[in-house]
Amino acid sequence: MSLVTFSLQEVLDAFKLCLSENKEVYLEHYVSGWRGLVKFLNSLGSVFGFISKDAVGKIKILEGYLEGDNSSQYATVQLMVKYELDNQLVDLTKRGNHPESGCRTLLRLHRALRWLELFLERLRVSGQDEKTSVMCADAYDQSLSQHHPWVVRKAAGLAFCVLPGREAFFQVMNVGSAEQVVSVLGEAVPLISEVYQITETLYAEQQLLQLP
Ligand code: 1PZ
Repeated sequence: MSLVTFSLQEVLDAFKLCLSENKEVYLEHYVSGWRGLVKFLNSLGSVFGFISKDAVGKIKILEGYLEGDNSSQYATVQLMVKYELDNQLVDLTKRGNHPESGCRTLLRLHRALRWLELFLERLRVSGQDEKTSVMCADAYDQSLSQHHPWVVRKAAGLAFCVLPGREAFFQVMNVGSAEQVVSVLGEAVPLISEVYQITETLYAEQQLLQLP
């Protein structure tokens, strides 16, 4: 993945690689998709620093597991969940000895992935004169915001206001003309949606959707 310029294509490629044949989610590619998204966010300006800082913190925690002694247990989200639960490595009801479990860390990114899915879909079908800030805020209100306290919602709302307009936003995505952006989004949204749904089902089955 290039360090200098972002392209939406990279994120798409990472999420494409995410799913194994039997629909397991490879953590390495999931995290690399998030790395790409953060790069994109950073290219939008320092106002988003508090958001990318939090995301990077979580990405680093997961990368730590991927590079750690038990890395084979973290190859997929499915393996991670089983390993951490079997070994009591997850704080299930309140924060305790495992405030940085892979399960709770990934859950935060997973919830943000739903926002991303809604936002990108909205962008994809948007008309030329629609405001990215409104699309972004609507997607946030329908998803991630319910997991955030008032002060975070407020800060996020302020940050959305300075998002570039649709045309500039498409340029930062760096995939070509508006038509090409729409086409890449048409490919990206279903992929992101599938990765989200698989993780959501797994977490629901294991009753992990409210991890502290
Ligand atoms: C393109 C515009 C970008 C808008 C991004 C929309 C998401 C707004 C999220 C604001 C969250 C900011 C601060 C940190 C909040 C944390 O408290 C929570 C919960 O973690 P905990 O405190 O429990 O450890 N963190 C999150 O919810 C994860 C948020 C990750 C957001 C990543 C956005 C990536 C954007 C990609 C841009 C295309």
